[in-house]
Amino acid sequence: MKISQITLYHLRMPLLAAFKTSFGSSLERECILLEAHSEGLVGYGECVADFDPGYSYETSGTAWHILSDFMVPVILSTDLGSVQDLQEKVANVRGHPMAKAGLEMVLWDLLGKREGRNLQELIGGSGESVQVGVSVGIQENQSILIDVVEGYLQKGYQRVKLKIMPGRDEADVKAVRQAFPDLQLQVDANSAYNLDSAKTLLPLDEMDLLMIEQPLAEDDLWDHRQLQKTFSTPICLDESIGSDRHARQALEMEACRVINIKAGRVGGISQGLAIHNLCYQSGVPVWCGGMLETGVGRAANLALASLPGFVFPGDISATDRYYAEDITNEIFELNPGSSIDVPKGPGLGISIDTQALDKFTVRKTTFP
Ligand code: OSB
Ligand code: MG
Repeated sequence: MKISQITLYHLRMPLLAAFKTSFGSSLERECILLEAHSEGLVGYGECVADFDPGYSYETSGTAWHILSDFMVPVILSTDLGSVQDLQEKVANVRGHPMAKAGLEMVLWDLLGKREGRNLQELIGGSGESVQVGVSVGIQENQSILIDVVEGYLQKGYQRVKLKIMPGRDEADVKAVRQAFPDLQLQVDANSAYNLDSAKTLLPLDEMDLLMIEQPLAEDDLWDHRQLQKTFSTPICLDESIGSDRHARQALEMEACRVINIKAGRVGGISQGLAIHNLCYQSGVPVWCGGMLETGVGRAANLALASLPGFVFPGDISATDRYYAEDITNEIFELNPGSSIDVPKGPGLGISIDTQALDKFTVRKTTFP
């Protein structure tokens, strides 16, 4: 399939509430929406790189540069038979997985629309809906944290992830655990500890957590192995897993017992699938992480999370967890039982609200 035109939209969208993690606090979220025309069809993809390099080195600025100057020109000059084809064409771009993943997502959308099949079918997922939870940022104090968690429980979320950092770990998690003894609870440190400071996490091992996500540095599989040996709670890796090769090595090394899969972090849905397949064959549980996506990325996450190896609830919350207004016409709602429906329309199964898109666009460019 030949893509004749690609438009990049750099978006900045207000979040309903500040989201604070160990790497920073934000009231807005940025991303790049990709729109591609091919054979009379229009496809969309979301590049999840945010404004600042807090979660990873990629930013909306670097992704804009890499897409505009290196990847879009290559893609516009070729005929793409498959997603693998696209990955081969951009293989000489080192790193920048979020930029690649955005481009790959557009192609999935176009291929699905051409064949009249949805992303879930294309990748071999199944089911009407997937189990989801909510990721809760660091709050002012424990009583506010408990109120915020309680609010989400009232909305129907049955699994909660708390962001933690040094100084905001044991007491916060203990307070939530005492208030909600039966809640499915897990934590995410976004690499805020080292082997020494992680000693303050030991009490969490007694708090009946589903997992402890990414306590140590992104490039530190070995120390995650050392830490996992001292915890009976499973360690889950997010930032550390950039490919199926990393996933295999982490599992061989026993650096973790669970993997968070984000298509953006690993360079695309195809690589997310590869990690899923590896883990599924080895009996290692995975789940779908989130990057505060718009409805575009959320649709892709829901399809991915419908694969059989995704056994823990995803960080895929309802639209009203994030935005007062989104760029898709489709609004994602939480079902009773803490699930969200997988879109069933062709491709990603979403359509764009062009007025909202206009409102949130801070720059835009069309190639050629
Ligand atoms: O580490 O999982 C993370 C959001 C932005 C960057 C990193 C992370 C997150 C989340 C939010 O935890 C998940 C979501 O609801 O999209
Ligand atoms: Mg994480």
